[in-house]
Amino acid sequence: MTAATGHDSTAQQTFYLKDYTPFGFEVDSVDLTFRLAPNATRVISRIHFTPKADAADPQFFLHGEKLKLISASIDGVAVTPDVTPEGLVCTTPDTAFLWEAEVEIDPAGNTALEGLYMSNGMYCTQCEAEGFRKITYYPDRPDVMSTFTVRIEGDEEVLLSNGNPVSQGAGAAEWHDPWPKPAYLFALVAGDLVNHPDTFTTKSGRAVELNIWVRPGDEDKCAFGMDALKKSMTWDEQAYGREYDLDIFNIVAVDDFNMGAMENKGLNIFNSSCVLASPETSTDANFERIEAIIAHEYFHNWTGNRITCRDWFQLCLKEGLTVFRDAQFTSDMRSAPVKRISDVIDLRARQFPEDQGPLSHPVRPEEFQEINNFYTATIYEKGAEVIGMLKRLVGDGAYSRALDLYFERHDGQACTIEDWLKVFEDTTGRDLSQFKRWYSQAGTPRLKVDEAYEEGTYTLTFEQDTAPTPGQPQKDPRVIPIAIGLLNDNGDEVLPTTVLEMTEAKQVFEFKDLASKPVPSILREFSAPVVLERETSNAERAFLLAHDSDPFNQWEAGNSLARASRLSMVKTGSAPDPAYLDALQKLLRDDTLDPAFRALMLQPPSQSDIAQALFEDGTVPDPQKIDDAAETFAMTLAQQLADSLPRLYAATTVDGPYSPDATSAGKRALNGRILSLLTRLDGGDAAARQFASADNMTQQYSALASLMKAEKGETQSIAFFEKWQADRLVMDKWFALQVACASPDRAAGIAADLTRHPLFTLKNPNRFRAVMGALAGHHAGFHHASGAGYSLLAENLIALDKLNPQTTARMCTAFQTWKRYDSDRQSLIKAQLQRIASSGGLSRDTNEMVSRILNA
Ligand code: B3K
Ligand code: ZN
Repeated sequence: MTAATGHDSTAQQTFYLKDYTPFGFEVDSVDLTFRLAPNATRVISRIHFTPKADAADPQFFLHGEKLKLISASIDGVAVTPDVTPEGLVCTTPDTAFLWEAEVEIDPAGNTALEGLYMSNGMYCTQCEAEGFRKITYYPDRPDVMSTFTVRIEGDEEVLLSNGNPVSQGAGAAEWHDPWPKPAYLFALVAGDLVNHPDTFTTKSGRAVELNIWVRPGDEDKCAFGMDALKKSMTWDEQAYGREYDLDIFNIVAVDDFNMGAMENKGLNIFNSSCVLASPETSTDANFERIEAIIAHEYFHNWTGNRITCRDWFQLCLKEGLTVFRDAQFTSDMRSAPVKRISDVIDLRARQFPEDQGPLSHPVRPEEFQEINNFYTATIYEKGAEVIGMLKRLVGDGAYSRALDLYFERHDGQACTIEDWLKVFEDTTGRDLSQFKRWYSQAGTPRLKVDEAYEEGTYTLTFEQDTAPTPGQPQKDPRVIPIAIGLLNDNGDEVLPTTVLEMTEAKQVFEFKDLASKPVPSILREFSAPVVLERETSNAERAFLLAHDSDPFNQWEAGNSLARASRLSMVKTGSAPDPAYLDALQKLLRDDTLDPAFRALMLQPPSQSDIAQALFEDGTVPDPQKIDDAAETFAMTLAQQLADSLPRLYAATTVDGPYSPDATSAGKRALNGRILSLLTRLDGGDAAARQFASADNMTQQYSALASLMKAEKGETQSIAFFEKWQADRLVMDKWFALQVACASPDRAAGIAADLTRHPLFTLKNPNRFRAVMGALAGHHAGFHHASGAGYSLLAENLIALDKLNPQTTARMCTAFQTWKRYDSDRQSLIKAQLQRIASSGGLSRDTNEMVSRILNA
C-alpha cells in the first residue's frame, strides 16, 4: 500500500494455501456451557484433546480473540498460557488430556455481528468463517471436527443450539450434536421467540421436527419458508439421494445479520429478509430468493457440513457446489430457462467486473489476509459455473455417479478441490489436470470466433485468451465446453446442440455436408463463463432472436441487439435501432412466449455493463450519457407502443388472490415492465390506480417505483412510508427506492438525507445496504461528475468500519471498477479510497479491500 494511506501492509498477515499444516491434536469431544448475560456472558469449555503421533506442528495453539480469560486448566491443574490478541499457546501432556477454560465475552457490545452477539434483545451467533474464536479458545479451523454438547443457561424462553435436544427446563437447555463438525458450524440462539412448527418424514422414515423461530408478530410470515424447506428436503432426497440426519431442524430469523443466511448444523440462522414472507410485505423477487436461500442452506447439510472444507482456500468446494445445487432446485421448481438467463445476468453484473478488475482472484484463491473478503461472486457463482462445465463435459450420468462416490468416500471429512476432482477422474477415467485451471487461474477468458464456409463445409475457429490478473501475468489455455447448434436460412436446426471441447489456445472445428452456410448459435445455455467475441450483424442477431431453439441464446441475441443499439446511441448519439425496437415490440405481443421470458427481454442492459463494454471498446464511458441513452430508449419504445400499451397493460394484469408461484410472478414481472413504459405517457394514472388498489407488495412496489422514476410518486411515497414504517423489511425497500429512483443529479443528495433519517442506522446491515447499496447501484448517480456519491459512500464506510468491518469491506467493492472511468473520476475515487485508508484504526477487512483496489 502507498505511504499516503498511513498503513503498512506488512503489518497485516497473509495466509497461504501452500503453508497448510494439519492441527497437531485430535479433538475428541467438546462440551460448552454458556451463562448468558448481555455484557458478561461466561463460556466454560471442557475439551478432550489427543496429541497426534507424528504431528508436523506439535504446538498447542488455540485461536481466541477479544476474550477475557478467567481461568484455564489441563487435567484439573491450573495453567497460565501465553496469550496474544490472536490466541494462546500452552504446554500440554504427551497423552490425551482435558482442557478446561472459562472466558467472558460481551455479546451486547458486539456490533461486528461475528461470534456471539445480540440483535433486538436476542442472542445469536455467526461463526463462519472465523467467529468461533470470539466465543472461546479453540482450534478454529474447518479441518478440526468434533462432536459438541452445549448447555445454555439463561432466562430467555427459547434456548437453541446444534443437533438434538437433550433436556429443556426453566432457565437452561442442553443440546447434543452427534455429527462431528468444525467450529464454524456452531450456533446458539436465545430469545423470547415464537415458532412456526411442522414435521417432515424422510425417505427412510425418520420423523423430523421442523421449526421457524421468529420474533412475536412475525409468525404469519413463516409458511412460505416452511414450504420451501420441505420442498428442499424432498428434492435433495430425489435428486442427490441425500437425507436429513437429525431429529430436528431449526431456522431462526434475525434482523441484524451480515449476509443472507448461515447453514449451522441443524440450526440455520437467517437474515430476516431471507426467510420472512407475506404477500402484503414481500415481492415476487423476495419470494423466489427466500425459496432459493432456504434450499441453499439446507443443501449445505451435505455439501458443506457432512463434507466440509479442509481450509478456507477450498471455500468453493462447498459454496460453488451448493450454489450449483440450489440453481438446479430453482430450475426444477420454476422455469429452467428463466433461471439460467437470470443467473447469467447476475454473473455478468457481479462476477465479471470482479474478474476483470483489481479484486480478481481464482475460484480457489492461494492467499488471503481476511477470509471474509473472499465470500465473493467468483467463489460462489463462478464456482457454480465451473461445476456446470464439469457436468456438461462428463455427462449427467457420470456426474451423478461421481457425486455418489463423493458422498460415500468423503462423508465426515474436510476435503480439497483435489478430492473433488478425483471422484470425477475415478468415475470417468478422464484426466482433469487441465480442467483444474478453472480453479487456479483467475480472469474471464475471451473466446474469439471466426467462421468460414466452403463447399458444404462450415468451419468455426475459436481462440481463447485471458488477460493478466493480479499476481498472474501468464495464463494457460483452459478446457472450454462450447455448446453449439446450427440453423439453416429457414431457422430450422441442421445441427442440434452439440458440445465442442476446446482444449487448445486456438482450435478449429469442422461441420461437413451442409447444404448452405448455416447460422451458428454459439455458447448455448451459456455453457462456459467466458466473453464471446464474434463479428456479427444485427440481422443475424434478429434472426436468432426469432428462431433459436435454445432459450438462453434466443435471449442472448436480443440482449446483444440491445447492447449494440445502446452502445451506438452513447457513442454517436444515434437514435435507438429501429430493427431492435421492432423485434422487441413483436416479442412483447407474442403470447406464445413465457411472460417471464418476455419480461427478461424487456429488461434493459445494466448501465454498468454498458460502461464496461465501452471501456473494452476503447471509449471512456460517460455515466450521464449512458443514463441519457437509457432514458431515450425507454421513451422511444413507450411512444412507439403508445397505442397498444393500455391494452397490453390490461391484458397482462394478474387479478385474483395473490400467489407467489412462478407463472403468476412471471406475468406480474411483464406487467410491471409494461406499467413502467405506460407511466411515461399517461401521467402516472395507471400506476396511481394500481398503487391504490394493490393488495400485494409486488404490485404496490412496482407501481410506486414506476411513479417515482417518473417523478410523480411523492404522495404515494409518503403514503407508503406511513403505512409501513413499523415494518423493518418494507422500510428497507422504501429507503432503497428513494435512491434508486432518483435522477443522477439528486441520488447522492437524497442518500445523504436518508442517512440522517430517524430510521437510518449503521447498526443494521440491511438498512445500511438499502441506502448505500442503492447508491452504489445507481450508476449515473454514484459516478456523478461532482464526486458527491464517492465521498458520501467513503464517509459512511469510515463510520461503519468502526462497528462492522465485514459489511464495510464488502461495500468497498463499489469502487472496484474505478479504472474504467475518465481521469477526473479516477482522481476523485482514488482520493476517497485514500481517505478511507488513512482514516485510522482501519479493520483488517477494509484495509485489505482498499489496498487491493488501490493497487489496481
Ligand atoms: N456460508 C455462509 C456464508 C458465511 C459468510 C461468512 N462471511 C452462507 C452461505 O453461503 O450459505
Ligand atoms: Zn453457501
